[in-house]
Amino acid sequence: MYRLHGSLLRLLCCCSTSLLRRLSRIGSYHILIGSNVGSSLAVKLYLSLKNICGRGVGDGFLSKCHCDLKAPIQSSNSLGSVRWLQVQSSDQDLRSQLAELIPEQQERLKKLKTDHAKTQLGSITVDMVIGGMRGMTGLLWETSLLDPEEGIRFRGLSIPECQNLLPAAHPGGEPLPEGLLWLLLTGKVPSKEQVDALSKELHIRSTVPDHVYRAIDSLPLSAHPMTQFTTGVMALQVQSEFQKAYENGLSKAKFWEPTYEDSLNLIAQLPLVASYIYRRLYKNGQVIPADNSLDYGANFSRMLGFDDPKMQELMRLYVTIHRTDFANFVIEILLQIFFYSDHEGGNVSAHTAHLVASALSDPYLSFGAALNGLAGPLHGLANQEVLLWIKSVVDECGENITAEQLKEYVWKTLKSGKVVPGYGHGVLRKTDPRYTCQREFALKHLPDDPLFQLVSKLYEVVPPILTELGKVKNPWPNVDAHSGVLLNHFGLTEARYFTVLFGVSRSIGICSQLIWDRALGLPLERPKSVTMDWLENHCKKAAA
Ligand code: NMX
Ligand code: MLT
Repeated sequence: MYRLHGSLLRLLCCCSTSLLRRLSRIGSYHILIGSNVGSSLAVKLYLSLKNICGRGVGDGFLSKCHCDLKAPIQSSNSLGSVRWLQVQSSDQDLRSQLAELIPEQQERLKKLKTDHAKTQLGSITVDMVIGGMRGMTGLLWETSLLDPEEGIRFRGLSIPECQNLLPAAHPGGEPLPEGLLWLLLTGKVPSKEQVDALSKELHIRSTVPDHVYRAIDSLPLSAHPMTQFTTGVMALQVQSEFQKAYENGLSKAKFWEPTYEDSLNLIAQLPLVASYIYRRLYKNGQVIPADNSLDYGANFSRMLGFDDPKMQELMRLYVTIHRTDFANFVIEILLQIFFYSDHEGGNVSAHTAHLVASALSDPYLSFGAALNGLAGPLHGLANQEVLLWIKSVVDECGENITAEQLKEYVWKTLKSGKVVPGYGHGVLRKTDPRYTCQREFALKHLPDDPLFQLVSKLYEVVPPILTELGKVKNPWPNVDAHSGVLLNHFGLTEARYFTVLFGVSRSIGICSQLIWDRALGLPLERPKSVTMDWLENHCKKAAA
């Protein structure tokens, strides 16, 4: 086993092709990066290998690597973040990989408890208690970590790093959601073969019982798509493996196993339920069957109806103009939406799932609860609100609205007591990188779209106004400020449906963490609450 410390790793990044090729053939590596070396170096190493030797060689090398990146990732907020880069074996079975990892992570947690149980993480102030626990560290969430300035990292990887490292369906394409699921669950970047195996596994798990569709059909068509979605998830709960196993007396050490089964089944079945709702509401109930030869994202897109022959015909025209394939565009956008999958643990949907699951409710019950939080306008429903609001701007002022008119409209919204949807955040203090990657996509592929141009104008107009308000902590756009306009451009125009897409994506992050909740034996969540009387008395005593 080789231990490569910072300087050696730096050297490796610059070393010759032949040496890299030789290294790629050596059997087993363990790269331990010293605390003074950033994770980007390891990413650079991977990219050097990939670029210099070709993807196959780089992957081969990394498939033999096992990197513990114990370094601060970029900023102080990422301190102590640990992640692994690439898998240590060609094992294609996700569950057995997980089974290998669990004991070492249980040990880590045990050691943290033994060595540091009483180490202070900060102090709690009155404004935190009455201010929605903002800034209060109170949850363990392994799959991702949010930095207020930089944005989200999935197991230590930023969005651009994920785009570079995770397997895609075609060169230069967006990462496949299966790869993100693998990364979130194991902390390792999978190979294309592993992602393909997971794709197949998800297909096998994807059969949705008829009673689920009947439950959805019992709702009026006027029911919000999110209500229909949650109803579908609750109907899926009937098949929970965890519930059955618990009733049969399963021991705590094995809780993660049926949680894994439920989670993967749920993730596999959600695109069928979600696309059924879309077709029921907007396409006269004409359901498109799954195509098991496609990957998760492409199959979902197909079931929604974005690669049927008529659409492709329409798109041939588009292809001629833009020299690209429309159906792929929609798939790419959907894949980008998979970057919504996880946003550390404190956001409303993730936190809700974690809280409900802490009572040992199964993944269906927990995720159903999460969806109800996601359906709120300050959280996931904001992507619907953004497109509706932008369309209301166009209805009132036309597409060629000037910056002055736009300012007036924003002020009118604020003065009527509403928020500007798609702006602001509970933790982020800069433009959301998920917004940035969608903006880059739009700049490249639809720069002339009038609604995208409006979104761009808003990017200039809104932040100074929100700053002028004086109370908004983050005047910059969040993830929801952009996606609707992209989807709308490519024909997915039904704004009320957008949060369902967010929900499908979020299942990947939430379920990954739920499995770890059970594997690590995390306890019932039960914070202390107090009354205003209690607070006043406490503050009086503190001041005396
Ligand atoms: N428009 C108008 N006012 C705002 C906005 C906004 N976009 N953002 C924050 N404020 C107000 C907020 O309502 C609060 O006012 P008050 O004291 O009168 O209650 C004040 O500014 C301070 O709020 P913050 O501390 O900056 O933000 P907070 O952490 O409480 O809330 C959001 C975060 C995301 C709920 C808030 O920024 C918001 O309502 N944004 C618009 C809705 C939205 O885009 N939500 C999607 C978030 C992303 N997601 O998918 O979940
Ligand atoms: C999310 O993706 O959940 C949102 O950005 C909200 C949050 O992080 O609080």
